[in-house]
Amino acid sequence: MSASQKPLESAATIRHDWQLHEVEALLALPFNDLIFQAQSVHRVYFDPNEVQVSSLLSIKTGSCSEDCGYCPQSARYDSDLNPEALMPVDAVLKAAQQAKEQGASRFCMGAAWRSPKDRDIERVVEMVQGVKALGMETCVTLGMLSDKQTQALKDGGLDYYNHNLDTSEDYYSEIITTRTYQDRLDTLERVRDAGINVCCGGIVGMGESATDRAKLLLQLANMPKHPESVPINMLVQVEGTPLHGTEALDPIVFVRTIAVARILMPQSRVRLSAGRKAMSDEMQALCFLAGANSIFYGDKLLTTDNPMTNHDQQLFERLGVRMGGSSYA
Ligand code: SAM
Ligand code: DTB
Ligand code: SF4
Repeated sequence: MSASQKPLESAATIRHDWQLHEVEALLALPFNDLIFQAQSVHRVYFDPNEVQVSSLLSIKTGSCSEDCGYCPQSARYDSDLNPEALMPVDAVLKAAQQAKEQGASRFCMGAAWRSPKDRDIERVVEMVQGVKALGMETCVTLGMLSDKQTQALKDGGLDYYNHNLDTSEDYYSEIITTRTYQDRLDTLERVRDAGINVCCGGIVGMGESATDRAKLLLQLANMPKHPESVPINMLVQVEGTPLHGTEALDPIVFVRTIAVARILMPQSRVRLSAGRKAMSDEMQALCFLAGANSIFYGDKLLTTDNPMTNHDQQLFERLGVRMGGSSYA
């Protein structure tokens, strides 16, 4: 039976044994068959007209020791960025309150670190506790974690930890040399073992091949448990970074990537993440049709621009989409 003819219930089975040829075959399906399958799987576990919204804040900006080729926050590249030390807790809580008033249900705090220091974790835990007290879900992304730091975040009540694989293991060394793919998998395992929800995805449009995209999706889908949130980022090209000037990815290929993420991980929140500023409303609508059901919401991502909140509100209204709260099916 071809992938496009599978009965729908079996197409929504939770599997962790996907094969590369299956993922490549899904990515290559006729577009209409792929979108139909993704939308059908989507409806088994989710309300198709509800999208979860998370807001981002950079709590420590720039001067990062790592060499991630896409990132404006690396100290190695000459991007036009003002570095900022770890923010005071009250300023973070003020931003979270504003995000809540705009309708965000989750507040994600990102720090430009290779890995945090133990004393940084104490302040981050205070932030997590303060944001939770506002009635929002919490997420942080701080780089690699030790066991002790992971436990401190768990004890502090953290809901989600974001740590992306970024790309396939094969393509990884073209993008980052200062830490390994295995380092990332180790941090993800620590987070999972500590009982914190996992937010893990990648970036496309970095000059990778179709097989690299398939391998990234395969790696995510064959984790012992699927990440609860799967951010699919389109590279935001920032002047001064090595990846600035990379040939743009075909928007249809991006939509296909979202659709296959949805099919492989039927219960996960698939997030249409960075890169929306450069996408048309129609392309975003196709991403929702393909099974994306989460976005980053707010005028800024970490350091780059995101669509204005009133624009997103209008788009949701045009699509009859509601902002949802609950994070997981
Ligand atoms: N420093 C920590 C780390 O790298 O794990 C946390 C913050 S880091 C900025 C979080 C993620 O943002 C990266 O893993 C990457 O997937 C994403 N990201 C960074 N720059 C990006 C860009 N220009 N376009 C798309 N995604 C980007
Ligand atoms: C994720 O997958 N994307 C977000 C969040 N997790 C931390 C970050 C996107 C950053 C885009 C570039 C910037 O604004 O600096
Ligand atoms: Fe540093 Fe994270 Fe940017 Fe890499 S992605 S340079 S680790 S802030």
